[in-house]
Amino acid sequence: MAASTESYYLGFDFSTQQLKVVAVDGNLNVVHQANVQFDSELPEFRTQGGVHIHADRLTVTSPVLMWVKALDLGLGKMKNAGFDFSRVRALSGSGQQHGSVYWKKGTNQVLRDLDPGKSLHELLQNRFTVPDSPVWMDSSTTEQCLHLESAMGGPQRVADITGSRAYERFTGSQIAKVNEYSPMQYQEAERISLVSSFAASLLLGQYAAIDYCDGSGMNLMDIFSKQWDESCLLATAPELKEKLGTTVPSSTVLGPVSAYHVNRYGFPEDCKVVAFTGDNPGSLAGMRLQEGDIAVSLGTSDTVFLWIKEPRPTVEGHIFCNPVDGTSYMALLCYKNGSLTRERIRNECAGGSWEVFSSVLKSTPIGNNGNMGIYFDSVEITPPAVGVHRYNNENKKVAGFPAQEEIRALVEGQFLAKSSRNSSAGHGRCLF
Ligand code: 5FX
Repeated sequence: MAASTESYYLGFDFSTQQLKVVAVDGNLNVVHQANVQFDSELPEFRTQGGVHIHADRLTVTSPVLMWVKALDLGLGKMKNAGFDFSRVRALSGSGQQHGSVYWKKGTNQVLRDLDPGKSLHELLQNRFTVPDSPVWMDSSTTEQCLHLESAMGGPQRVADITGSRAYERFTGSQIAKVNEYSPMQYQEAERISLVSSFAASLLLGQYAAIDYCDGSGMNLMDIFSKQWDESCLLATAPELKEKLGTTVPSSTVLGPVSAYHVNRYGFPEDCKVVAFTGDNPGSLAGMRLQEGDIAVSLGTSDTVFLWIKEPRPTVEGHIFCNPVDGTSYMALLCYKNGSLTRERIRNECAGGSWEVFSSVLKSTPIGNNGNMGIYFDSVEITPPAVGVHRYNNENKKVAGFPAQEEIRALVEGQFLAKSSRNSSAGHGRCLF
């Protein structure tokens, strides 16, 4: 077939630290890539690692307009590089899980009528009632979590319905906090999106539905019926159902790309927008996991996830709907101290070089001569603890290790934590 008729498919990932756009052909070969690093390429938003950590150290937000501007920049880079948008048949994507976006009344109509002569950033300047979106790194909502659990009859009851006990970073408690502390901003929100469905909305030109998998990370959806749970909604905030819209399977074609993108970038009018999902469900789909497989993802957060058939929610970890098979589920554990902690130790012990870090790791013995460490720079999720704790081969607490031992203690400590919490995962094929 002549190259000129080849179809392309676009994938977007709105992660914590960057936006990535990847174009593949029908055989999944990557034909083009662009990314936008939030801190360095959008310095006007003054983020560190894509977020603002507030004075209480618990509240963590990202400016919603930074994500909008990143999309302008990413698509602009592709256009300037000569990427042929007219070949894109369909697009979809993922976003960091749990973060929430609050659209001002009337914005659905604004999204339909966007002027292709202007950037999205200009057009959507004043369209969000909460300019700083709470993100998954936030752990400021313990009060709201306790309220939900007591209103519902305890943590296990919340897990039995929503797949997880109440967690601070989950969207339900974040919404409850917005309603409690900024009631006007809550009321003025016509729609509340997740980062994934917010990003899909920018491409669709109207509010996009939340998919079942990312909806599972909210403590608001019944993971078995895949509908909002009325009692969780009631315990969270008033009139919430209308603000959330309906939920859809992850493979739903939401509609064609908006006229804005057709005119501004040259997408075909019939280019399909497929529902976006969370980054972890997206990884499960992208890695083509099968039943029983376990994968470890090393990112801003580290996650361990597996494909399961029979979910048994407990008060530790999460069960999400499965993005590939509507009758299956995925189990997930999330570790907040992932890449940022590894980068800190790399900077302190390996002069900022991953090559040096890796060669030191290879040159030190497995078991680290009995020296172990726990490195929780910020409050961990599983378990909810904070601090750096090092123990030498006599099991005595020490203040520091030499650089070589520090690097191995960090890596071994992080993987031991994952392995010990996953012993119940069975005999899955590990895809590290
Ligand atoms: C999963 O529950 C998480 O909170 C994180 O892995 C975020 O999705 C990171 F983007």
